[in-house]
Amino acid sequence: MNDLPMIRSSEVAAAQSSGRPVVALESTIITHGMPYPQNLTVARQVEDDLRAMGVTPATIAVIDGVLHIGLEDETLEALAQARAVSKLSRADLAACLATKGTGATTVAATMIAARLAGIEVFATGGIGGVHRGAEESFDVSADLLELAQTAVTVVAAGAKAILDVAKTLEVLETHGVPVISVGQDSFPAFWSAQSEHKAPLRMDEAETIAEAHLLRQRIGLPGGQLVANPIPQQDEIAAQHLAPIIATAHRDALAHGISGKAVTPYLLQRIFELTDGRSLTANIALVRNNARLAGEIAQALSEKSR
Ligand code: PSU
Ligand code: MN
Repeated sequence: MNDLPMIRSSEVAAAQSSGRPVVALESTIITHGMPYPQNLTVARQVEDDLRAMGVTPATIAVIDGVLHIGLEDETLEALAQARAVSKLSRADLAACLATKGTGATTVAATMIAARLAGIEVFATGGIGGVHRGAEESFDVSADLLELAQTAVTVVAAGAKAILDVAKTLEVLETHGVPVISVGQDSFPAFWSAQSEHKAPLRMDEAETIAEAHLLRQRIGLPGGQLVANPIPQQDEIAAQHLAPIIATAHRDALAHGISGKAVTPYLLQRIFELTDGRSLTANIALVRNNARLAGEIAQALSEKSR
């Protein structure tokens, strides 16, 4: 059996060997979700926010055929600047390692890597979901199926408003994924704190979310939890303001024949242009807010296992 080509950063290795809390972070948001140089600034800021609360960040990516759990700062910088880095989901991870490639991990691939490395909590911006028009395109993100089978608690700001949120919630329900809103009943819509959809579950304390994570394991349920953390009110963009912009972005995607993996990055970039960068400011605020909550959940988990 081949050994898995995986290395931990020195700070992740040190934290894990002394049982201190670690939070996984994805890298597709850096390479495909935000423009340079803001992507690098945010990636560093989120890591520093976690360190400031005594939690170790583990940004995950594949570099030259090695799965990295935690990136050294030069590597993070190179990744943020790189063009044409692959976007790795469940289907691509082993292939990228085998071909000694470099790629950024999506929510699905980051969950797989986190679980392999023994990290139970992961913070991101928004998960992939069921795209609008999926009844024609069949475009359903692998992130949803990953949540059904990989035992990692994922903190996100709900599902991006570019998706069909109702269908996304239905698929999660079918696959038995707990969808937990924090501090409100509504399922948050990424750039906006509220959506018209009620989340199936609500928990207001990190401690309870950690307890539910552990109880799923005690019951023997595979899969993780989706924690839907609303964007702070002062940073949100109202849903009514975004709706026509999202519609334009979709029309443009269709007109340019964008499909497959390119859909989400294209829409995010187009919405960034159409909002004069406001979508990015909101995106940054919500990612930092998610990392903070993920840090609290990781702290609660490490206290419970002491
Ligand atoms: N959330 C963001 N920006 C992103 C993504 C999520 O704020 O770039 C990425 C994540 O990596 C997620 C992926 O897993 O988009 C979903 O892509 P797709 O819809 O192709 O599955
Ligand atoms: Mn897709």
